[in-house]
Amino acid sequence: MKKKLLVLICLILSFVLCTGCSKEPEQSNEPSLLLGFSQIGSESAWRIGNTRDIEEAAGKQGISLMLENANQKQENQIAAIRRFIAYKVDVIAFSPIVEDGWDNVLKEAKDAGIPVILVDRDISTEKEGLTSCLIGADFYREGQMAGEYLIRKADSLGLENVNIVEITGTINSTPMRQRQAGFMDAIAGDTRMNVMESIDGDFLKSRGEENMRYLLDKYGEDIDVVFSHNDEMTLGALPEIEKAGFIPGKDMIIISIDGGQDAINVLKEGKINCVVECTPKLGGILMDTALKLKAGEAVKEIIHPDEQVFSDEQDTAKIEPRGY
Ligand code: GZL
Repeated sequence: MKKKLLVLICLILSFVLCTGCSKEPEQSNEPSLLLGFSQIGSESAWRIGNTRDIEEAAGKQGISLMLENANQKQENQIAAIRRFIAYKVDVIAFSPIVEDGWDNVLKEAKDAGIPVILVDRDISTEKEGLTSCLIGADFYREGQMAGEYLIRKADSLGLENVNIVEITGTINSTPMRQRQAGFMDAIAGDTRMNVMESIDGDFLKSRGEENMRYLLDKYGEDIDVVFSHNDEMTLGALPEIEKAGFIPGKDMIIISIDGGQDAINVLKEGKINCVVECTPKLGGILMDTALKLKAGEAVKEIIHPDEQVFSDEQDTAKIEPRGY
């Protein structure tokens, strides 16, 4: 009898203890954050690589990403930001196609209490506190590095006069404004340098081709240097230079920015002399920053990635695969 009573007491005790046990918390499948991202478009290998990197980074961090492609239209970006506000996302991020025209929609995001991260490009505003931070390249430095390379190249070739044509990115975009400023400031003190014309290529390959054809018709063999604000436009321009009977990289110094694989391959062939890196791999920094903002932590106002210059001054065979 006693034995049965003992077994019964043990059973009751083990039941009581178990029900009091704290179960392992269910692994939450809830995303750590809901991020709305408005992307400019798919105008270049850089942009496509940037989108891919952001999507991969969100996946790695368990972040739910609403990514909308604006197809190069500011009005589509503004509409997307309004949808993110209505959806009550935790954080909004976007790459503004141009610097102006964002105050109203960003005021709406601020009133809704949703922090906004600028990715890649900046905005121009008089209002304080519309955005939490900017994650993107130091475009002014990129332009400066392009100009500094040209001075070294002109010295090495013993050039006395250097006639330059510039094919710019999207007018009023941050990379266009700052790459141009950095380049012009870098060559300003060098009396050999003469910028014959700057023309808008909108970061598009087709416009690089059209613009180069126009510049060759107008200036022909007087062109010593082509400074192009991105690889797409450069790759559009090169066949036009060859069709006109010139050897790019030899008859004309070709300077480009972005550092995508296609341009690096052409650099290795000697048809481009210098490619300034502008990394599109901003996804990891973006996710880390968005998580900090959601947690109410302070973040740096500007986050610049490290960037380098690839050129015919180095052993280009050693350049690692670029991934975009
Ligand atoms: C630069 C980015 C520019 C690239 C272009 O960060 O904004 O836009 O240089 C892209 O290739 O179209």
